[in-house]
Amino acid sequence: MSHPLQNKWTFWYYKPDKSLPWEQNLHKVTDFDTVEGFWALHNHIKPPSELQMGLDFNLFKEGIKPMWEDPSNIKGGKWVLNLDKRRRGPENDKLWLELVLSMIGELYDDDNDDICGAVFQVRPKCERIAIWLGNTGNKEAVLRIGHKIKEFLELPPKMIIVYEDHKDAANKTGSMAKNMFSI
Ligand code: M7G
Repeated sequence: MSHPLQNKWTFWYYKPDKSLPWEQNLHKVTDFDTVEGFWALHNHIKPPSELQMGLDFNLFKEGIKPMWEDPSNIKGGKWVLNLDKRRRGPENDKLWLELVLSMIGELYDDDNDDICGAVFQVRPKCERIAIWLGNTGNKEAVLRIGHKIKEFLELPPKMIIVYEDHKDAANKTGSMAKNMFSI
């Protein structure tokens, strides 16, 4: 017997090809809507820390594209965890797995509907995990979700996570977007 999830999820990856517009580098891989479907996918793909430089993994609710412009993301933002590159590998993979399980397991009580998806990015200076929320205006929910992420991932208090509005990320001029909250 298979165990249904509350939502159906779509797994995407982003592979940079500079000759193409950003959106065309997003590739949809598969959907799942059961616990077994999730584990089959998880066991089939590389752990995210083994991804090539510049690649992203994206896991989003069905129907939401992993981009700022999607109607579900347009008023949203993301909680970002910048991970220590020296600890690249199993520890970061475990954080990603815990985050994904909390998301598909709908552990955010009344705030589950504010969650759109999650992204793992491999960049030259860091690995980065982000959970994308749909409504930056709902500040209480944004903060509640942030605190729950720290709890579920058992992040030490000194490990700060930051919230960035997608509008600020889209308009950023330097390499840093404005952080609205950090906890
Ligand atoms: P990134 O890959 O999120 O982070 O954004 P990075 O700077 O650490 O590599 C890199 C660039 O990709 C952005 O400056 C945008 O040009 C483009 N980009 C990223 N995202 C998430 C989007 C998006 O949702 N929509 C569009 N149009 N471009 C994006």
